[in-house]
Amino acid sequence: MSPPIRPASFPPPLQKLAAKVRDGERLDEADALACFTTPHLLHLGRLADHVRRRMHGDLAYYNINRHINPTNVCVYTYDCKFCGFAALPGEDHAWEMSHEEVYAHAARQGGDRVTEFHIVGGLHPELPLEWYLEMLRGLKERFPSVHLKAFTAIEIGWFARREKMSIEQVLVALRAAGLGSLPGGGAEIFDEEVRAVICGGKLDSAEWLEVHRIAHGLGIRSNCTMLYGHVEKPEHKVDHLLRLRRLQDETGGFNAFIPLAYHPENNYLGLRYHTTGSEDLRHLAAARLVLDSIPHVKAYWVMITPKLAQVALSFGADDVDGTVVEETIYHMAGAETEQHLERSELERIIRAAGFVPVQRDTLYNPLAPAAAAAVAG
Ligand code: V47
Repeated sequence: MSPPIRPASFPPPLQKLAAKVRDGERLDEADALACFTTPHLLHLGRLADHVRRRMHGDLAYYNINRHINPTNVCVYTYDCKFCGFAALPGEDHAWEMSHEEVYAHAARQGGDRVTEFHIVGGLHPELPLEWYLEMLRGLKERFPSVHLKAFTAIEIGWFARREKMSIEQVLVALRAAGLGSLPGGGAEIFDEEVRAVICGGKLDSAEWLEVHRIAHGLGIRSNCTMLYGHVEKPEHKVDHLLRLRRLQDETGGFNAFIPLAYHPENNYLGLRYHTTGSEDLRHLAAARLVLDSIPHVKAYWVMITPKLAQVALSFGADDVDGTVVEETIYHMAGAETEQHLERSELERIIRAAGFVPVQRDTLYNPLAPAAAAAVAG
């Protein structure tokens, strides 16, 4: 339980916002802007923590997952200026796994029993949709109980273009091959002017939202993200969160929001700085407060470090992602965190932060019996 909110004890610019949080009222655009501009980070965090505890009590979720990146070859290598992962065909750091290599990667699970494969990659110019369908079928055959959370909206849009199919046809085919849900990547910042600077040329924001709308309509759930810490301004982030909230109001299909901190290494954007801890906490808190209809806010430990992910659990986040096993995208962009955390370590950091760890599946069903009882009771 969180102690009651007393708006009068908040700095005057946050009192109206505090009253809305106390009363469970939706925040408007001006409130959302205040979340990104107030200097009172601890007060903002206190409000986000109140909402987080109202929704999830003292439970904190994690899963046992494995990332698989079948290829980093990408037709948008020079369009997505912030990306340190992509490569052109034939470049030294380009890779393309065979199906057998994907299955071998999947089998190396780091000791814990994996419940999710998180599969994303570059937009390969040569690989047909059938190659991906075969990969999903092969994974399902070998690992029938593992949920396949695969392909960002950017990849789905690319498959549709390449194959001259509709988004719906692509999603239906992927689902028939074993796709369980979509990860949230590729959203970056929806504002078209910012997008033109950081990733002009790739799938536009309306199309990103449309892919998720269609997926939700088919009963395929998904996550959503926002890339921050580059050239964007507070109003762009407000616009981004409100566009996500509107879609969630329409479909209810998002499971979790993950704010993604920009990492500056090995890319063409020409920015030097990593985000600071205060910025990371602010984005998590703002998300929890504004995205009232999205159930979960994830503090992705790979990106912000396990230590800050612990603090984030008191700033609105209720999930730390999973064991991951082998992270590539952030490590190629300069992340210095581990590539893998064991389940015992995830549980230890959650407990040490004062929360009760709950192992979940991709769709947030609690898995371990003790955890299920905690959620039920
Ligand atoms: O789509 C790429 C971003 C995303 C950089 O859905 C970068 O559960 C920062 O989406 N600095 C991939 N960000 C990661 C992602 C994700 C991660 C964890 C969980 C989930 C989920 C999704 O990372 C990309 C892009 O938006 N990205 N390069 C960079 N230099």
